Amino acid sequence: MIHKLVIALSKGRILKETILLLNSIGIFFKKKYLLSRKLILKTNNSNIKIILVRAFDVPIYVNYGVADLGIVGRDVLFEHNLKNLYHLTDLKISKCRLSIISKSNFDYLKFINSGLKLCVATKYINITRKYFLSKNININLIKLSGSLELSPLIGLSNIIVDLIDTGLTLKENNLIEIKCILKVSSQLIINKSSLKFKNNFLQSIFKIFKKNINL
Ligand code: PRT
Ligand code: MG
Repeated sequence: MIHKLVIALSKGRILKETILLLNSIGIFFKKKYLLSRKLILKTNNSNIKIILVRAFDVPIYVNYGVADLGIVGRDVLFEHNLKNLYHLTDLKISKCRLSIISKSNFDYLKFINSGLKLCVATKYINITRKYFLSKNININLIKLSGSLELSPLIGLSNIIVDLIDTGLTLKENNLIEIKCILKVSSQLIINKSSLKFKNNFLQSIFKIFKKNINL
């Protein structure tokens, strides 16, 4: 018996690479969908649907089982730490890194040795809290949702924890990378129940994944 499958993809910057990857395993949808505001997309396989959601929400849709599979950055996956999904494989696309960043004239080591409380702004509060706890560094955490780079420039925080790809944003804003705390690339995730109840269909898809992508 064939079961329908829903795949959750991130809108935005990693969509292009993700679509190429799906194309390489034989899943296609009409390009005109991307120019529209459609959020549920039919594919060339009548048993596979795509939903387009915000990068940060992909694991949530998969966790609740409304999407069977999802493609999402390791940054988002680690931040959520959800229980109803399995991490299947590293797709090795959309690579970047999550790093501690400061103004170029900020003396990080001196500051953390001074006993003053470090003020950290980030979108990744769980990863950040865990990291500084493991280093025994006391912090004040401020949650922001975007344009993090502005925070140390304007004096809202001493540092930020944010993603870096080319490093251009840092360069243009007189910021520097102090330390990388997580290497990021896109991951294939699956809902636990889907794996149980749609196993045959999923196995056939994984086979194609394995054959076509160097995993
Ligand atoms: O941006 P928006 O608020 O709409 O949504 P979002 O941030 O939830 O999603 P989106 O589309 O930005 O995609 C985020 C996902 O893309 C992340 O979860 C990562 O897995 C992946 N990714 C890969 C990146 C980058 N590279 C990246 N460089 N996400 C964000 N950036 C940002 C970074 O935050 C910084 O502001 O790009 C800037 C730095 O880029 P460089 O090249 O100047 O270093
Ligand atoms: Mg973004």
